[in-house]
Amino acid sequence: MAANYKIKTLTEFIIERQSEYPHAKGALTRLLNDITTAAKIVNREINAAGLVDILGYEGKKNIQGESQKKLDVFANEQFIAALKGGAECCAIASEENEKIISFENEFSEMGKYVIAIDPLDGSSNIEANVSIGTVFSIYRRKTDAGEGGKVEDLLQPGINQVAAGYIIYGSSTMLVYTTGKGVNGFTLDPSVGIFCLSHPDMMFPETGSIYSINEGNYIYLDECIKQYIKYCQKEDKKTKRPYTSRYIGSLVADFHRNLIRGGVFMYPKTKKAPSGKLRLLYECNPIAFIAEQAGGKASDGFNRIMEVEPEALHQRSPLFTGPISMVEKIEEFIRKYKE
Ligand code: AHM
Ligand code: MG
Repeated sequence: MAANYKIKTLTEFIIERQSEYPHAKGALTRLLNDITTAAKIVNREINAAGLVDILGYEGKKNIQGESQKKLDVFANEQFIAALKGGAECCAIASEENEKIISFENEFSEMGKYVIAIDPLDGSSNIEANVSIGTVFSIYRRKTDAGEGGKVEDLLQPGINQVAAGYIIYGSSTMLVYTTGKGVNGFTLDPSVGIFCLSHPDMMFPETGSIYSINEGNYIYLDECIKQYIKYCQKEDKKTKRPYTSRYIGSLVADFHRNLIRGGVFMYPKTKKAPSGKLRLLYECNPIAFIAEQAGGKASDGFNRIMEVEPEALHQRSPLFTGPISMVEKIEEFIRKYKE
């Protein structure tokens, strides 16, 4: 007997939603399509990572001085190739490249969009078969079409994002994205290679009982964060405390779990990382856009992440994101214990 349900594919969903953007001419649709094509190829390699000799260090360091794994390099190449061939995007900023990659060919130079991307975030988790992700932001270019994209096209505050999303390569592979009209999640059916709508209208629970932070950094944390951690661990039936501590060390996976279950993610500044660890352009901003669209909040402790004016491509920022009430509680602690 035929299955009594109708799946909605990502393509069907995008076409259905296109009427919400009367001026859109399908460019954004094609961009998302290029991104998901690359994601499927990356997914295939990740799934085979334990089988083939692809693990191990590539021998290079990225511009932050961190060792790159082969899969980082592979993912970076795949996303660049997919976007370069698509003619909608005129430049990319990637975690793996010091400078922007400007597409200087007659088609891409007419592209209206630029993309900031971390092609494979949390890649140190690959060896242990732990979830990793891709995170991206899409902006409209500032410079005129007709030339490759420029750095100023990418140095835009998060509020200018046209779309943002992440792909989580986990127990299943999912794409979660927003174009500013809510957040929707699609699970990859690996048998046919199609993303299917599985999590429509994703919203943070109003509050949660999970806190996610690398507590190994405790001695390097500011007093306000130490005090907030103590607050999380204190018993209080009304606020469901003590909270549960959950930390994967993979931003996409930590955020995704907290979005579904209700929890707050923190990567504050520490004595070792005085500006925080995560990058504003291609980690904090896309996550912030999704968080806000899912009814949550993303802050650097004082300011809305999406309003921070970027000055450099690889700029770092503290990040606190989750349900509004939980993020506001952290901000309260930061103000109270201001050092
Ligand atoms: P990466 O871009 O080098 O992979 O690092 C980013 C990752 C995030 O996914 C995660 O939230 C964070 O680093 C974990 O850092 P730490 O190991 O310091 O807790
Ligand atoms: Mg990263």
